[in-house]
Amino acid sequence: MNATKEVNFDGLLGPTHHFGGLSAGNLASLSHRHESSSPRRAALEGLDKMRRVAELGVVQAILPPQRRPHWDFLREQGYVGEPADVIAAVAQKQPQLLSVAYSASAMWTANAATVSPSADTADGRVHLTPANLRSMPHRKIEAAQTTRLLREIFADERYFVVHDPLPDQAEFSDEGAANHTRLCSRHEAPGIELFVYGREGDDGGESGGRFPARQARPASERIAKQHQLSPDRTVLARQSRQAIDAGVFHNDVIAVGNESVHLVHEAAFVDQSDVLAELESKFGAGLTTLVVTEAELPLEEAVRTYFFNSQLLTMPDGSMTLVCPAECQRSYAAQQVIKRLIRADNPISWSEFVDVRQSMNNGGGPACLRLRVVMTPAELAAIPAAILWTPELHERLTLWIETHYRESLSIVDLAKPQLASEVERALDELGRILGKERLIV
Ligand code: SUG
Repeated sequence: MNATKEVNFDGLLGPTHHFGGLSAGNLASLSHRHESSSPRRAALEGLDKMRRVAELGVVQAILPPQRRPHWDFLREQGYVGEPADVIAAVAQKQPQLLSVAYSASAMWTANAATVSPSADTADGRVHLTPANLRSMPHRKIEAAQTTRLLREIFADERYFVVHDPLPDQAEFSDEGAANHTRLCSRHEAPGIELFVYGREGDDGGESGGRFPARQARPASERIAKQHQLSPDRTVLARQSRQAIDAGVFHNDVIAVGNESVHLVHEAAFVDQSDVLAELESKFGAGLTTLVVTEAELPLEEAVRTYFFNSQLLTMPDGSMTLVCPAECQRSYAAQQVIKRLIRADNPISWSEFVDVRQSMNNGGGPACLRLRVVMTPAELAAIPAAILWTPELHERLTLWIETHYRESLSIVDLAKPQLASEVERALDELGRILGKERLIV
């Protein structure tokens, strides 16, 4: 039996999780701006999701949170001195920068990188390109730390290549795997890689719409090339303006793919029928395309429920389970779609719900919280076992969260210097738990 597996790397939600209202075009982030958050609940919800996915038979790993506040960012803004003085000065002059510097947004690891497994690449290695996330200041500061972290994990050059993030230029604006879908007959077989972008190039990101289009086409093209993908097995598609303006700031808010199943809303792409036809022709026989219509699930409700941000997982028996955000449970339309999909003739045979409300309130559903890396047994053996989810690690992380994370965090708390030292202590302790201090960057 070939044991190539999809590994889900979930971001451990960080101790400074808060509602900054930082993301234009992300309706949840905007509508929860400056509400009080619960970092502890957030992190426990994320951890519970990992347990559930692991129980379903998928290999689960964790990516540690990044250090916050991001002192280099604050220094670049001209704030120097002792940490407490820097915080006090920023709080007085530009309090909104505290939210940026303290953002825990690295939790959404679907934006950490774009990943092409070894079955797809010409040199037979797994290629990863960390996303530059240049369209939002609070996300852009993740890229350097993410690159260091991925290089620490995927260090074995026999198996992995971690590229530099793309240049910090508008035409290379890149948001990672959230705009990338891999379709294949089985994980170990060569796949078709679908790259979805929101705008053609250097047009400042607006493209004439209500909300910014984050991913630029030249970025997607550059990644496909440096990952050594065959053009015969690569498809590029543009997000529809209608979708972006309804709050679809990443493609994973309107489509999800797993192995031979592509589940997509009818308003996802420009020239959608051509895109789907190209996918089918490059895939060959066996692709199941499941289109959800506007009549079944209006865009507005798709965004509100985050139905398409479900995780579509292959079970050990080859069937698929849809792990949906709990918000879908409260939507009649989403429930009907789920029922229809399960009844129809396709591999999806089960659905369940996970509650990640704290992340959802910032626009991050179940699928945003994980980075998928398809790995052969040899590749899996080459990454540090310390980050693989186990029931024992779960217990230790639960205790760690309960010890170090606040039950509630409000925007004014960011201005109090003790938060920085609390985070420092928490992350140092996490390094010790993992036995890998270098994973904490
Ligand atoms: O980039 N939210 C993230 C959500 C990312 C979701 N990821 C995927 N769809 N894959 C974003 O907009 C909000 C932070 C705040 O407002 O405090 C935020 O960054």
